[in-house]
Amino acid sequence: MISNADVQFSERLQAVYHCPADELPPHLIRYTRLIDSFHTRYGDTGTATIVRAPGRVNLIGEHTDYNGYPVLPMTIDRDIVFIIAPSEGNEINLTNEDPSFGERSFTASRTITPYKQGDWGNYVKAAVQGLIHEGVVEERSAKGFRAVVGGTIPGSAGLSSSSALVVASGLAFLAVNDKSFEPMLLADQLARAERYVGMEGGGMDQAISLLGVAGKALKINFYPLRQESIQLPESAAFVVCNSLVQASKSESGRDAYNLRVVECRVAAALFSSSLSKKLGKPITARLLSDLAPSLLHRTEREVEQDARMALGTQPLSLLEIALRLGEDPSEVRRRLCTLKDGSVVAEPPEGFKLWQRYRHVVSEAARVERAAAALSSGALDEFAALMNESHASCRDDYEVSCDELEALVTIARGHGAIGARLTGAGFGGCTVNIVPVEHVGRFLSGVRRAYYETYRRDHPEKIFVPFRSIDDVLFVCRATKGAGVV
Ligand code: NG1
Repeated sequence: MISNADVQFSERLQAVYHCPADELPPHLIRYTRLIDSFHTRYGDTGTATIVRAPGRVNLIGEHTDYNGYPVLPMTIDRDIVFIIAPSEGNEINLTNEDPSFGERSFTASRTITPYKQGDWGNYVKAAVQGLIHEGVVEERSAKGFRAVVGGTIPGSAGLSSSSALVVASGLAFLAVNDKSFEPMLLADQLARAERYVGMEGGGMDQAISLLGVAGKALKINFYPLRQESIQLPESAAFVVCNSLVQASKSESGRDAYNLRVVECRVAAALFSSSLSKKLGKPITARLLSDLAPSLLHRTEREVEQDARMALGTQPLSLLEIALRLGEDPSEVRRRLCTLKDGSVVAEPPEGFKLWQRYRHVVSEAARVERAAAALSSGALDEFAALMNESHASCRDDYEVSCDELEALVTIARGHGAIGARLTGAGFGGCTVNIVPVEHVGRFLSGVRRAYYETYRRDHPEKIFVPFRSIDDVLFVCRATKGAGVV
């Protein structure tokens, strides 16, 4: 017999996943399985709580967040779910539904030693340590929890599985400590907390996971964090294609990402120092967005010319940067090339590509504004054109694409996508494509054949991540509710 509680739970899940009733059974089966494994693993602990945090796909605005410029992501219906109950003391015990991840346990405290780099438990540690550090949960009275964790977001694919894990962990820790939360504030706190894993990331992923709205994309601005929701179109779908190349944050991907962060930081320092000299007054800039034309009271053209003069169009060595800043190279290394965890980003042999990186960030920021307006007014061809321009800029100026992403984008455009671009940090991971609804069927079958069968078969020298079902790597996005207690 179906109880009232069952009906209520189904209705709640339907609201969370923004799906018709006939698409609910797989979600119900998954939650039931997770709850069962919680009871099998931990016995009867009284009432268990469910928290979830969705992944996201960024429609446009890549590598703009840590420069203080906006992004335009939407949540996806792939998420991380925690079934939790408070533990006796401050111990945190984690069982992952996927046995290959293994069990983890640690104590909630202000300073938690990380597991080895790339370990999934580090994302939980990041949230717990971060919330204690921020003073949200007191170290002395902190309660731990037991959890079964289940995830459906492909890892290392630019769909923000790591931030969803941080957000879900944060929510779990707050729930067992009886703390309510304000999503905007928590998004900022967890963005800072996630730097524990060694990425100098911006705040996009935690913000969209927490603030996401069913059926909508969000334009998110930073410093201070604010959002504007935009209705998604009915006449077109956003489709994700996974290149099956791991955009791993724990290895070279993380270093390449951090180098871009440093290049932007150096560009802001050089440009502001040169402007200060030119204008005869101190101009301070922590972020590239501090040097936006509107803040400098100068035209876009003037600012572009000034930036070109300040940065030069050729890559610069550390010594050249130091000379231009009038500082000692060791001081530049300490001030601009050192990450929050104390590690220093090495000077690239070809030099720091400041002008190229600057040009991407500033042009991408302008594209986000135009794209938000285009999406709001239903001008989908314009939106699609901006996605294509964004991809070219990510590839040519920011250099975060790779052969497989290029192949996927070309294939997508040949099978009905009007706009196609890499999404997330890049270096592998996924593309996002805008496809008129009448072409979605043709798009899915065409890309499946051309990339997942033919391209993969024709490139035996490459390492592609294996997948269980095509729906895990090629799927239409549906924006779900943001993270919270279910
Ligand atoms: P993903 O796609 O999750 O690796 C990273 C950063 C974002 C943003 C994008 C690029 C983290 C947690 N995420 O996202 O903040 O900078 O790259 O737009 O660092």
